[in-house]
Amino acid sequence: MPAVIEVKDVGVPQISLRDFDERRDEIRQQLMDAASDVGFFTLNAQIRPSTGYPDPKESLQMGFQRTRDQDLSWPSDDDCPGFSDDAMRFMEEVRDLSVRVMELFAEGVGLPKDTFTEGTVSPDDGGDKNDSMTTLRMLKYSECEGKDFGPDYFRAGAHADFDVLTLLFQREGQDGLEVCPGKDITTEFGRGDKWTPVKVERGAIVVNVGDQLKRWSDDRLQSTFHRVRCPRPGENQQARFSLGFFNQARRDAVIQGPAKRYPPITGGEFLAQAMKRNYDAAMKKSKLETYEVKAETLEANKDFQVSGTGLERAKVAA
Ligand SMILES: O=C(O)CCC(=O)C(=O)O
Ligand SMILES: [Fe+2]
Repeated sequence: MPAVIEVKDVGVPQISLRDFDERRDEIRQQLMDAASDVGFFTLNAQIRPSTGYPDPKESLQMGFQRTRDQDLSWPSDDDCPGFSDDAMRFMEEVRDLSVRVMELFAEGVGLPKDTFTEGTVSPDDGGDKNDSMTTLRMLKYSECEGKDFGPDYFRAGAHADFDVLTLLFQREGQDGLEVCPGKDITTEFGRGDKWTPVKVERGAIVVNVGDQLKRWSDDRLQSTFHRVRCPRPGENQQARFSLGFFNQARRDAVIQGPAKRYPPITGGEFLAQAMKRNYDAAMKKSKLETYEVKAETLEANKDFQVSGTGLERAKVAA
C-alpha cells in the first residue's frame, strides 16, 4: 500500500511592519507566535534599489512552464471558477501579440525575423525548449485613502525591466505610471529628472523595451526607466490593479546582438546576474551588509551544526 503523507496546512503568517513604533508590542507578539508555532513567516521584503523600501504591492505571477507542481499551484476551480483557463487564454493571446511586435523589432535591428520569438517562446508541447521564463504578473497596489506620503513615496520605485519586451495593461482611472527614457536620465534613478506621466487610455496597451532587448540590439533599442507614483489626497487612492506580461529570454536561449557588442549570454545567466546586481544594490541602499566569513571563524564554530545544511544534528550532552 502506498504511504499516505498527510500534509497539514499550517498557513504562513504574514506580518506587517507598518506603523512600527506604535505597533511595536503587537508586532513583537506576532513575531513570537509565528516563530514559535511555525518558524516561518513573511514580511514585506523585496527592496527596490531606487527607493530602499519594498513596493507597497502584492503580485501573483504565472508562467508557461508547466510542471506537475506548478499545475498544482493554480487556484482550484472551486476557489476561483474559470481563473486558470481565463489566465492561460489571456497569456496566449498576449504572447501572440508580443510575437508580432518582436518580429518587427528583430527585422528592424537586422536580426532574423524569428530571433526574439525563437528566443522567448517555448513550444506549447514541451519538448527540448520547455525552458520558458516569460511571466504574467498580476499586480495589486495597496489602497492609501486619506494618506499623504509626500512626493518621494512610490507604489513602484524607478526601475527598468529585465526582460525583452513588457506589455502592460492598466485600468482606467488608475493613472500613476511615469517614464523617463534611459538616455534622459542624468541623476541617480532619475530622481531629479523630468518624468512623463503615461495616462491610462482605454484599449491602449503600454509596451516597453527591457534590458534583454537593449543588449540583444547592441544598445540600439533603449530600455526605459519607469515608476508608479503614489496618488495624492484628492486623487483616486483606492487599490490599483495592473497586469504586466514580461517576455523574457528562454533560460537556454543565447542573447547576442548583430554587431556582437557584448559577449553571448543565456537568458538564465542574464536573469541570475540581474537579480544579483539588484540584490546587491538594494542591500547597499537599505544599508544592510553581507559579510564574508573568515576561515578562523568557520573553524572555531565547526561544532555548531546548522540544521538547514541537512547534516545530522549535534547530539546534546546529557
Ligand atoms: O503597474 C504598473 O503600471 C507598472 C508595473 C511595472 O513596471 C512592473 O511590474 O515592472
Ligand atoms: Fe516595470
